[in-house]
Amino acid sequence: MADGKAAAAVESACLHLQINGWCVVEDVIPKDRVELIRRSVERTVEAYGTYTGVEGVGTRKGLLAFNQSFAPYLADKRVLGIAEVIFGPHVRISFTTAHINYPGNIRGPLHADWPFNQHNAGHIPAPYPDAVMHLTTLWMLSPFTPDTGGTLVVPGSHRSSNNPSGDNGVDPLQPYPTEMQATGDAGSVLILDSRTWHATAPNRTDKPRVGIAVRYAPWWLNLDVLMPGSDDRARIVDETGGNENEVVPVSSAIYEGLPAEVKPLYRHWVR
Ligand SMILES: O=C(O)CCC(=O)C(=O)O
Repeated sequence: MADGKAAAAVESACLHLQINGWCVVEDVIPKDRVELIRRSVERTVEAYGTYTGVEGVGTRKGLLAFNQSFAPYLADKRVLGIAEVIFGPHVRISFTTAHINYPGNIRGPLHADWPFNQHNAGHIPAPYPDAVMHLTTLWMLSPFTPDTGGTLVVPGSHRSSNNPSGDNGVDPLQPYPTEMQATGDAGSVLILDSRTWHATAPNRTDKPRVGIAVRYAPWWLNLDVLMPGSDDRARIVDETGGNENEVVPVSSAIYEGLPAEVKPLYRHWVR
């Protein structure tokens, strides 16, 4: 995509993120690549996956350590461009997680993501400040539609200082009156301010709905609580018996194989 067109797309997306807390960027993964990547991620989850707390949803955390098929797109001019407009230079990727909503999965609870999810051991206690500190991007490897289970989002909820994981008076298991469903073709990316309330939707089709969550963080956000073996993890998670995501480190061999523009996003996670 030409630089001028990408810059206009970034500007428009940032405006939507500021007002609504979410937006969709189309055609990030080319149409002729997305099916291969989807099948490859499905195979990875079959071989190395676990289930999330939501019945019928398969996952693989630290996906990049297992599958690099999507790596060429992680520094997309629009997706990384949005993160850089919001956070400035030296952005890092905090998580890559596969999510497969198998046919018939149930609806998940409304929540905001790490580090705003109050169930995580490493979280910013509510009431948290009104500032963007983390971006969640959901890469659509299958079409996201009302039937397949496009992510449910609550527009404007990013400006709230708490979310339904923090006993804010909103039942996480009930539909919220202003929620809507984010949709897009395979290859599109849903971008959320990580404070935006969202939930897994049921897949009412007979095919898996495959997505990857990639989260982008500013350099100053401490990610060590996610790192197996780190002192912060020992102190904040292991010694308290708390619940926290664990992101598998990336080996030097995998790191060396990443595209040059993606390496800076991962350098902090190589062990
Ligand atoms: O896969 C989805 O639609 C939602 C995933 C989600 O809630 C999350 O990654 O926090």
